Amino acid sequence: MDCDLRSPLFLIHLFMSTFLPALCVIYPLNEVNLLDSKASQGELGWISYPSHGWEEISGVDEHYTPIRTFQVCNVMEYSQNNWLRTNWIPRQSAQKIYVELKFTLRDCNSIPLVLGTCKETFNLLYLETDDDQGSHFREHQYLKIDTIAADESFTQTDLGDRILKLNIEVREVGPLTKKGFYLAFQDVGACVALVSVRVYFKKCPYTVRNLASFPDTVPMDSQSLVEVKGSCVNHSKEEEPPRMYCSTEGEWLVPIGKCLCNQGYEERSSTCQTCRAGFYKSGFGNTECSKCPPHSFSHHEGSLHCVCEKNYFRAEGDPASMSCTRPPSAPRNVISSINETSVILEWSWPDNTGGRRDITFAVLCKRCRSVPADGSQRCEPCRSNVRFVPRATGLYNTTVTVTDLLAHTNYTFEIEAQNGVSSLAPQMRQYAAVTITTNQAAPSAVSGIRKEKTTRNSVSLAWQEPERPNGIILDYEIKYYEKEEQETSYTILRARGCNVTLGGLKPNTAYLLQIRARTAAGYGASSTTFQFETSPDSAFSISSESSQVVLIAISSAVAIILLTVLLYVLIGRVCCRSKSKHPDEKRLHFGNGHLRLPGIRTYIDPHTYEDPSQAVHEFAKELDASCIAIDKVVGAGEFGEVCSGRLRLPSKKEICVAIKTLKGGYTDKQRRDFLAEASIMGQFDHPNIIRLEGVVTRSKPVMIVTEYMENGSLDSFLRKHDAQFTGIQLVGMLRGIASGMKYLSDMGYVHRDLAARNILVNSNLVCKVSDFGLSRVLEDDPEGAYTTRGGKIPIRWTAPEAIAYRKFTSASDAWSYGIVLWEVMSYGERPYWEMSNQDVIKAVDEGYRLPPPMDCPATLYQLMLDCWQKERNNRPKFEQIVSILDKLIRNPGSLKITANTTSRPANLLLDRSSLEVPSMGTMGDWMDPMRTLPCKEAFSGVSYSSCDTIAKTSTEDLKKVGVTIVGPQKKIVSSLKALDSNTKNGPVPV
Ligand code: ACK
Repeated sequence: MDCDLRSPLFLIHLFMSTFLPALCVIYPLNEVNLLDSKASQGELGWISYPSHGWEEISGVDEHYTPIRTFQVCNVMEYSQNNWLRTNWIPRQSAQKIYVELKFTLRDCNSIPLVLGTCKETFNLLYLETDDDQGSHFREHQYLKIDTIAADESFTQTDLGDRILKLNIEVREVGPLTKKGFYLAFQDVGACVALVSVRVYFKKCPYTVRNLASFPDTVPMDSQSLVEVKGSCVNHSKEEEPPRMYCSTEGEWLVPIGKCLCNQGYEERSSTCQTCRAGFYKSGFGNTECSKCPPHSFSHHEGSLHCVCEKNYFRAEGDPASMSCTRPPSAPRNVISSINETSVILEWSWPDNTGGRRDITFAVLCKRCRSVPADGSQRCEPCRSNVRFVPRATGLYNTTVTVTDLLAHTNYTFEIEAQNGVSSLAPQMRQYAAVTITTNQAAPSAVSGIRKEKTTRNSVSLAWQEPERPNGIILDYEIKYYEKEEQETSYTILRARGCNVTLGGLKPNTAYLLQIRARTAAGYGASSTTFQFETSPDSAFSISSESSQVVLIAISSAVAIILLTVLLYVLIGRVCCRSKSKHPDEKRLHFGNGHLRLPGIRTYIDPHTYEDPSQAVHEFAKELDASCIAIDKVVGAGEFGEVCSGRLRLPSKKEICVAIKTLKGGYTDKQRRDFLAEASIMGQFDHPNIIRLEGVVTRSKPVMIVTEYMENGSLDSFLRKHDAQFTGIQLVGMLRGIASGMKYLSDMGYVHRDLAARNILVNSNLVCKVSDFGLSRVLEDDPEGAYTTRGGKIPIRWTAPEAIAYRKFTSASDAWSYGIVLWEVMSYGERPYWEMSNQDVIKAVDEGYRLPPPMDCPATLYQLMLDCWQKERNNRPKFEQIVSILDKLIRNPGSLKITANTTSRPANLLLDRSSLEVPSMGTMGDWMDPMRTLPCKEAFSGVSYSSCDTIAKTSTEDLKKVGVTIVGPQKKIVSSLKALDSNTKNGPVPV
């Protein structure tokens, strides 16, 4: 066993069988080897002193790669001092080195017959030098690092085999300062085999953190950390300076700051790589490249943004992530409401917004004239003083009011929806155009009143024509009164020209005066109040003191004159209504309690004229029959045919007109009643009131000529175009009617027969109130029915108090307006369907009201109910109705909330006390409140999902199940159809 013990093969054998698996170690990245004995396959060339001490022995590892080991085991001899010294090891940049020793050591007890002093340790030493000293070796120069003892040594198994265990010991040495060093192993009598020696130092290895690269860094020997600045990787840029700390253990600590990939690059595996085609990255940052947004593309790698497809654009300020967009389509459904020389334009949003939300509207005003030579239109921009409220461009709402237009002039408005890219694609811009003709406008105020001559009882005045006459001035109205009387009694005079002499004045008296001009459009605004004084009596007194007689004579004369004036005034008062006036000056005197507020015109009942033909000529222009060409008969009125035709007045453009004729063989009363309508109509001037052009009374047939309304009466027009209008169009029409009615009620005129059949519609969908007669309600209207009190009344349209005791007021007109509202929203349905007049009166009296028409916006139905308030003072005024409708037009979204049409209480009318009816699920439920019981039974249990059958339901089917009244039949069938189309377009509510 002794020879075995000393045999190098013995040790190698043990090494091979026991240690090799431990050698297959991959050194950590942060360790840099300065020496690795295993790496050398040839002789290491280390020096042994004495030469019989440490022995170098070759072996192979498990891959049969040769390795070199050293061993010594002179335990049989005394006083051992065997040195093994490595070659000179350059220090490189290391400050501190680590020495890793792998060795086996045999315990002395296991060695039989030990003669010397057996040891179980050996010493590790080092020597620093700046250069290689070759074989020169001096023991005492070496500094001891440590005494190395084995953790493991030979152990003995039960079987008596010896198993050798590998010891691994690591020692730190430093700080080192010289260029290199030697290591030495001193054996003092142990049995040891040095299997491998590795000398290394630690470093923080090159790394990339947060897109910054950090170089290999050797830590300091001391405890302090080394701060290292990173550099951004290619195609990236510093966001915050990147830094890290290198610890003494060669570990990177505390990364601070970072780099971000440039535009067109994204982070992949700690590098910045170009975006692929079809992707882009417009900003710095470590986000991924994004896919090109809709309507854009990128054909190249590394794109900062994507290019828009043809006809698509990106506005300045649009983010690269936004889809490319295009200009919007044209606005739709332009509606114009003309009010004298102003027009309200309203329109709907374009169908296509071009993919953007920044829609605004711009309105361009053009004045167009047709060129007679070639019939073409010549347009020029409108005058700069035309005003747009709120403005002409950059409109966020779909309405604008244009004012200060010229009267009787054709204008074309081009309305364009614009968005952020409209300016980039002028060729793609679209607009909607509407052409209008302005109406008459009243003249502006008279100014420049001046006194020409004053006497003690007269004054001569002159003034300037209004700056904007807006038509031919028919005459001037001069209203004056004594200053002291404070307008409680005043005199009115008319003058053709711009001057007048007022006579019969009191001497030495202050008077106040106002003048206003009148054209076919009515009165203009009054001038500012003008004050004048008559001359004092003294101016005319005779200076001679002795002329008493003359004075008395003059006094008597003055008294006589005053008396005459008084008489004249009195007679004038009595006769002013019946006597015809001087063509140039007509004097009207209004006493106490019969005043008209200045500026507000009041309707004058033609009946108050003793001679109705005087009223006609007061308010209507006499036309020469030769100016009228009748084209065709369009309808029949109570007094004769209604025709369409043309009116050409001298030096005026030919216009289309409607001509109402009075058929031959009429009585005087019939003629009076016929012409009374013109006397009434002639007093009105409003865009929503049918305009009177004039009358023919001096030849036969007697005619009333009005503007022509291309679409005829509203009820038949709506029936012809069932369900063809948008909510906003219907509200636009209703607004026009309400506006006309506001005008009439402001004038003090009660219509009494407001119904869709008495509204006319022109080609621009403008609705105008028509049919103004006195006995018309009684005679003319086919809807008129005799009441118990003898009058003939259109029951379905008339307020209960007007039916019951003929209380016709603007509030009863508001009731009728509610019915018109219902007619419009149900496209000309007959109110209360085929119910008898008696049933209607009874039902309404009991509190029942018409139900909401199909798809009727809740707000409009609420308005109807408000108009049908039993207490007439609670009904809305027309002014309020106009403002409600205006709000709806400004906020069309509110029209989307529809009133609940799925419920029908008894009598098909809604009980005002039970308007909140829960929505129902089955047709049976829907029918429940209906009087038509068999119908309910037929449908009960059928859920909405059975729509195929439902949609095919016809009025015939309904008759079979007991619904015999035409109105409900139509409603049910149309409801079922609507239900069917809804369910086809969406989930079926079950
Ligand atoms: O529905 P319509 O076509 O419109 O039938 C009636 C008929 O005459 C009897 O009143 C039509 N009508 C009345 N006045 C006018 C008008 N100013 N313009 C066009 N049609 C009119 C009405």
